[in-house]
Amino acid sequence: MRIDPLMTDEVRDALDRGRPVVALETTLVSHGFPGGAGVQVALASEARVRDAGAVPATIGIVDGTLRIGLTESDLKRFASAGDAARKAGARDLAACLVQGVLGATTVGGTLAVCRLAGIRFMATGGTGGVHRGFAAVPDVSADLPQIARTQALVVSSGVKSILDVAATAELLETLAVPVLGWRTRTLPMFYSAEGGPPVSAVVTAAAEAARLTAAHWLLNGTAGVLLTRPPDPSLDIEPILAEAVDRVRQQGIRGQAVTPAVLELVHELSGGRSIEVNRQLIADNAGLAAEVAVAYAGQD
Ligand code: PSU
Ligand code: MN
Repeated sequence: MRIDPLMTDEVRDALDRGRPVVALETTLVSHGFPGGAGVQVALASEARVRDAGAVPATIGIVDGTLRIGLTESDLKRFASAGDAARKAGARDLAACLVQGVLGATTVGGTLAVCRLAGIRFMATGGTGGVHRGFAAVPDVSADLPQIARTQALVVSSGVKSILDVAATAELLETLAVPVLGWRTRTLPMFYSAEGGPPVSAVVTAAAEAARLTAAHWLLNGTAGVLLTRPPDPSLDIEPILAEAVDRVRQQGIRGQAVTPAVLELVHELSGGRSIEVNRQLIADNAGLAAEVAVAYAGQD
């Protein structure tokens, strides 16, 4: 048996020539925004990657084929499928391929494909982490071990604050993942810029982030780096987050369905304000990932 990812010529050419490539995920396109709005988010992120001089490689499984680089009509398919697309973490990739489904890759699933393809940079909104109430239900995002074991830099607005951010920061330290703060001393909290635990190092320029990442890979060639960028605008909605997490738990929702259900409820309870912030931070993170990828490609 062979796994032959279908890569666009543009991505293949960039990888062959050592040009900067930024991977983007598809779970946020299908599950992260209501009413098919994920397609605009995806296209805006790709545009920001291109504007910074890198090539976007949005990743997903379409009808059982692993695709690296998607067309606008593919992206529309993911966006309009919503929950009908299968949320594909690293453990789900094989089932999506063999069973021929539409598979929307999470951060973890996207990183597994980055390993296969040799892509070193990716961007998302907020990575997964340790869920609130983990002592009762040990729900820890599969993003974390994938970040720890993939030689890639992931740019996010920190860890989703629907999670237990302090516990997630502890686990990232255990996993030896450098948590870089983009012009910030504290870990951004996804919707809100302030209030998180300290980062492991502050970086103020793309070239500095690229050098630090290169040095980390020389020291530890199989490990990931997290670069966290505070959202702007920032939205402080902790009471809404607590209520959304509680309601989803009471509805008995478990496993992979938790994060999309909480995000959807947050969007509803905030009257759509969280959607705007989420949309903006995803595009900004994509742009920053591209800047660092460009700086990395230009290093000697
Ligand atoms: N960032 C967003 N919206 C999202 C996600 C990230 O702004 O929906 C997705 C990513 O795909 C991430 C997933 O991998 O949420 C985490 O899900 P879980 O907690 O089930 O691991
Ligand atoms: Mn989970």
